[in-house]
Amino acid sequence: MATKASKSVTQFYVEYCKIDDKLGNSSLLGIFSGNSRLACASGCNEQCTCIGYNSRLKKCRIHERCPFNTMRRPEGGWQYLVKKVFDCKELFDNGVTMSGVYTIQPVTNQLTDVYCDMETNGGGWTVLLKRIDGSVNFTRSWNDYKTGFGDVFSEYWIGNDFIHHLTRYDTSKLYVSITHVDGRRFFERYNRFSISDEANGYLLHFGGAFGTLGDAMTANGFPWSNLNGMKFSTIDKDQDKSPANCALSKGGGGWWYKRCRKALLTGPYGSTNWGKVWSPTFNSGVDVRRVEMMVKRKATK
Ligand SMILES: [Ca+2]
Repeated sequence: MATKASKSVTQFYVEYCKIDDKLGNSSLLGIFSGNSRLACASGCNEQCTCIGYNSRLKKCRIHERCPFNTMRRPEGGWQYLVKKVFDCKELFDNGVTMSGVYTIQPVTNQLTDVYCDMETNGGGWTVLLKRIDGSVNFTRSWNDYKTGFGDVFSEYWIGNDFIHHLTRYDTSKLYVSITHVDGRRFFERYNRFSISDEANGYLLHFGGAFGTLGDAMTANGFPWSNLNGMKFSTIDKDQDKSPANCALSKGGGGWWYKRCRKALLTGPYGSTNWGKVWSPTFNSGVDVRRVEMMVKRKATK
């Protein structure tokens, strides 16, 4: 019986060991007695995405969400499960409509905390890149861009391996949003967006632009600036088409550089050294307050 119960739980939930033996009260929906993980799961409604079970105390804690940063208080015996979801779109389709930090699993056994935008353009967007205040340094190595860095509650890059997996079904849209320091928010949506795996250089594919920013990634048709088919480059791995290393010469951020750019979302925040952020709409980093880059699958995978 125990085996069967445990099986049915792990069909819909995945163990989130990173926060075991800890407690957090943010987004806590309830605490109740329970004799098994299954009993806890049965109290986890649509709004709930995370459950804690303590087999010694026979207690359950259910959370709207329980990202790593919010679970800080040590208490032995707690084990956690999160709802098994591929991305923010799946959460949204399951009835989660509040924007915030959730845990997703784009690759089997690889959980990551991510910001879900459940409001913009129909909701269900998985945020890949977020910049709001310059608190995170984007001058980073290939390996940092591969695995991801920063703080999901402020500024971060989700990681190229995750971007590859999130877009691997080739049904994803991309939404780029840049907010001017004067408060005006611009966007560009691409109806197709995917990147290859690391072995192929995280090759960029996109198309179908629409929005108020303009299509800087094709430089509005200038072939020498079209980023389609470009590999990813970082300060320590030059795969661009320039004799120089664009990542080094243009401020340190990793990107799908060509020679070197008309679009670059990872330049030095608040600096004039971040030129041509999204040309011609944003030509200097000093004009930029916020940047978001996010994806959503058109249909279920
Ligand atoms: Ca080069």
